[in-house]
Amino acid sequence: MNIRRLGYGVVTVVAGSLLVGCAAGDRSESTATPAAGPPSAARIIDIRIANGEVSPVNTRTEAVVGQSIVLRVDSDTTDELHVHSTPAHTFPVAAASGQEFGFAVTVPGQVEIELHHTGRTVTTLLVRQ
Ligand SMILES: [Cu+2]
Repeated sequence: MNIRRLGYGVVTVVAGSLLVGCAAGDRSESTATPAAGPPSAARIIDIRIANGEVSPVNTRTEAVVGQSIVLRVDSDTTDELHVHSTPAHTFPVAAASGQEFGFAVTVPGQVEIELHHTGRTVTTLLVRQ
């Protein structure tokens, strides 16, 4: 009996502090940064190519079927972005900053995004239904 009562007490305290923490977090978020968009908002992937180096490389990016994917590229060289989706997409990369290439993946599964000239896989999209 004593142990059970102690257990309830602990649960109550933890729940109470969680509620306080959530409320405080929400308040500071609304004033400091815009709220996160809905899950179907565009997934933006920033890609940087400089001095023969690619960033990021071999990462994993979660996405859902039909979601817009935007590849935002800063590059100091020309290259070719290849999206191994069905159907596939190929985007010409110029030596310029602020390039944006958009597409949507319609088939669930893994989709590699490669740079063909540098031979790097930037990221693999994990596309859920
Ligand atoms: Cu490819």
